[in-house]
Amino acid sequence: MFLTTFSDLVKEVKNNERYINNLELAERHVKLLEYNVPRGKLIYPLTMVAFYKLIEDPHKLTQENVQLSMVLAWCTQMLFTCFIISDDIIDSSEIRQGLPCWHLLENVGIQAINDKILLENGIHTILKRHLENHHSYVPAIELFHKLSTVLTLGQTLDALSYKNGVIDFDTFNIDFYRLISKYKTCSLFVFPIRLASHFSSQCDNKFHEWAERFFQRMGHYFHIQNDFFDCFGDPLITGKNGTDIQEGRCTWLITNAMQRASSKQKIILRQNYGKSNPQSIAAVRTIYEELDLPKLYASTEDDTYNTLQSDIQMLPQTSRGFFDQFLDRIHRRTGQ
Ligand code: DMA
Ligand code: MG
Ligand code: MG
Ligand code: MG
Repeated sequence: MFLTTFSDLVKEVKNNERYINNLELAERHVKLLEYNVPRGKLIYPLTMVAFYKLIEDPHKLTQENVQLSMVLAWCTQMLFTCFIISDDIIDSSEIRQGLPCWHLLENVGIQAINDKILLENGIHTILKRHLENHHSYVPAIELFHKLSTVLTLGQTLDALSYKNGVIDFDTFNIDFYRLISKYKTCSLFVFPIRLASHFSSQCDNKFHEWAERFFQRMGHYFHIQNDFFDCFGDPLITGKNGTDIQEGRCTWLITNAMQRASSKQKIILRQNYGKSNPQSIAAVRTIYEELDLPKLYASTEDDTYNTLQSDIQMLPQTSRGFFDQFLDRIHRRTGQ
């Protein structure tokens, strides 16, 4: 049913009155959606629908409302996809979910910038069409707008490690790292919770606040995993090629490495981080291994799991299942 909702949205795009005399335009928009949107774990949209089902008054949990929540969920996935498209350009990535990145396809290239804007504007067309008379219409628009702003700022933070084209190693500290994680990933994890609460006909504020805090923490955990897989993940599982070392990103690995490295190791890191030749990438990776970062990562995973588990224990038994399941899906994932 979830995928059928996506196909229905694509059909709507095809039938858009602006495309009636321009089939090529319609085909291009459809290809943009079909190639990029229904990909990966669909973690944000599926969480939105599941959380909505959890909190909604059972009498209001009609097929129509669930269907409408799925429309919102696909809009969520579309906004995430917008940022994936531009992220892959910014990071000089080549592969995403095992396929060439959108901007590397023939007839796409730099036009991908415009496609991102087309995709984001399309979200608002869908929201108006399906939600205009719903109590959550204005809050939903505001939420999408806010998420887009925060993600854009997160991507901007990524660029701030460079000063006049040179990496400023002082930015590789835990406070700056936390801020990047908050903007780029925690925001995406909290979004489905907020959207579902606004969409629902009822909301228990205390429970909502608890759930937001839980998803903030999950987001930070996920962010650390994403950084770890960029260097140590198997591309056959992650479906992408790592770019953080060569792009000089502020990651969990470099932040911890700079804290633990000897002066000699720091010199090697400074000489090689942010360079794209294979020797430099290997030199940085070797230091990460010398500093036992894979081991630190494993214990960080376990500590985070334990903290989140004890958070869940604070909930009444009947509400735990949803959060337990979510945590189990993310914990010790291998990069999918
Ligand atoms: C991208 O961060 C962030 C967003 C919000 C798209 P990233 O470059 O670390 O992502 P990935 O590792 O998936 O390329
Ligand atoms: Mg990237
Ligand atoms: Mg990036
Ligand atoms: Mg990454």
